[in-house]
Amino acid sequence: MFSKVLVANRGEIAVRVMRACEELGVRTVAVYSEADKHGGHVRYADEAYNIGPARAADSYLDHESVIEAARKAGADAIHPGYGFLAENATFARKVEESEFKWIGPSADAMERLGEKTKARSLMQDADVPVVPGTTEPAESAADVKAVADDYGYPVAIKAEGGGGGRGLKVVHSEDEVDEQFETAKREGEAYFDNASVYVEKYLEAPRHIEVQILADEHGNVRHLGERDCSLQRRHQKVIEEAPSPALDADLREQIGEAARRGVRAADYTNAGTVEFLVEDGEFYFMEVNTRIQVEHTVTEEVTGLDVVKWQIRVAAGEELDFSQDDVEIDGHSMEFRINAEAPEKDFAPATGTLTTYDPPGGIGVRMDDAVRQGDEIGGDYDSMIAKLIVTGSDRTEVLARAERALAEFDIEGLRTVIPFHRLMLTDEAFREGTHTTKYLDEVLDRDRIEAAVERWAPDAVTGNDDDEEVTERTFSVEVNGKRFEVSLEERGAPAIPVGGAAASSKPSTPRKRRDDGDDDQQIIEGDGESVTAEMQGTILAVEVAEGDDVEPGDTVCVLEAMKMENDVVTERGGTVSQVLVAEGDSVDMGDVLVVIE
Ligand code: MV4
Repeated sequence: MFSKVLVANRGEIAVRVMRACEELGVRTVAVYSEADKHGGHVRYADEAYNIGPARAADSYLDHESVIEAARKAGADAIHPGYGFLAENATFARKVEESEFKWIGPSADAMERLGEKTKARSLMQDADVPVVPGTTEPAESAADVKAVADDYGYPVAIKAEGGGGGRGLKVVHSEDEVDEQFETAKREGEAYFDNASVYVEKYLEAPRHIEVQILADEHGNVRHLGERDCSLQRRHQKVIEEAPSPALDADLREQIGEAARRGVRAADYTNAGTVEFLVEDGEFYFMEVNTRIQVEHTVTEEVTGLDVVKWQIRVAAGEELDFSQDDVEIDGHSMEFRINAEAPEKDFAPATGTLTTYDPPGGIGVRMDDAVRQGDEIGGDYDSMIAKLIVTGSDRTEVLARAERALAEFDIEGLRTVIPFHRLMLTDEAFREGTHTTKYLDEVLDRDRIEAAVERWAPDAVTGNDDDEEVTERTFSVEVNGKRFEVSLEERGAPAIPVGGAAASSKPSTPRKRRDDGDDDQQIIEGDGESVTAEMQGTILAVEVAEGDDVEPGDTVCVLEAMKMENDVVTERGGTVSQVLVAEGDSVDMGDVLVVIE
């Protein structure tokens, strides 16, 4: 076993990995950016190294800084967590060629599965069903039409380098083919440096089912059953569960064995996830995630296996000590991502100070987090601040237990998606388990989200009303020995901060964009108000042009940050006088995106 592991990540997953190290008697090393000096993962680690500025590209994504920290610490292995460098085969290879062990699949296996057409051919050869379509990159719009001729519209054009919701274009009829083909290639080039695309039949309302795999260096491959991640919003998972309410025993067995065959054929080691789409009792391979995933927890809960500990043991050369028959699925588990976002503002990321942080507990409740009361939540990284994992003997018990746990969860100073989760627990489709991947984006009524926030986070709504600033404070009083809670409103007082919106219109002088190396180039003219980026990310689309008239609440661009798409909306109406960003640009927090007069 290793004696010291460096965790090249932050937040809850860094702490999760260090907890596994702790149980294995392995010392832990954290790395942190300037923004994370007081981060929970830094508090947890035995030692910690500053690896650079807040901007991820200059710290958590900087290969040399991470390896340099491992050298200074005298670590003997590097665990990447998820996100950041976890699926970067170039980095994995650098680690393999260094004196450190890479806790993950080999760089070769990552490459075999990273290119989607390669992965499709490999799976097909291993008798794993794939979505009907091409296994070679599409050279022209005619190749797209050929797939549609065979299987009918709609078809999906996917970027070779894509994944997790990026680089997917749906074509509904022949007259859209040319344009969507060009757009897909252009976006593939802009986001993944790879203009290659391929084509699949588009399934209209599938479920997202993924199988957890563990493989050692001695030829043993096990699957740990499936997770159902069908409840997604804009490709962002919201609630995940195991087992899936949509599979019967036969389909479950078939998918699990297909996943095993696939990763065996890829000569894969360590932990991984094979993603499938399931529709009308059929399942189709989609992609392999060559990392530990956020939602690995629900698999751990129903199998009793510690997936992260096994990642470390496998990387240290140990053999899996259980057979496939030993893997039993017992009970049911759900994970609720606790994101700092305002659900009624299109899930705009929120920032602020956790003035109260009082998580739930009791039977069947697991909290994976790295925050504590008083922590400052900035907009530099992913908005997920904690994961609540609820386990019970069956799905019905989990639904009731989760309602109880979410009601106990007390967070103040920051908006979160807790009211949205509580809404889902009352939602018929979710309770029945009949929802598909379309449900949140196309079926769920937005009014119900607003109503849920009003019901379960009324203070937040009051605080948002800046016409008349009302502060509500709760006191407890005793009357004749009985305790009462009373709420008092203080009018005209400074409002309690309730976190931000996706964008703010500030009359003050905004920060200019930094990444073009020419700060003087962008001058904010006249007395326009700027719409700024609330977090660092990439511009996916610009929805307005100079001269356009906009109204409050209109989307001006779509900003991708940590794989999440955020609508950036303007709070002010008027005419767009300047557009300072283009599709594909990367922006920092505070950068001006557009100016409105
Ligand atoms: C699909 C699909 C339907 N048919 N491919 C979205 C993420 C990317 N990795 C693949 N995705 C999809 N691919 C075919 N041929 C539907 C989706 C999809 C989706 C998949 C899983 C979970 C949520 C989703 C939401 C929209 C679209």
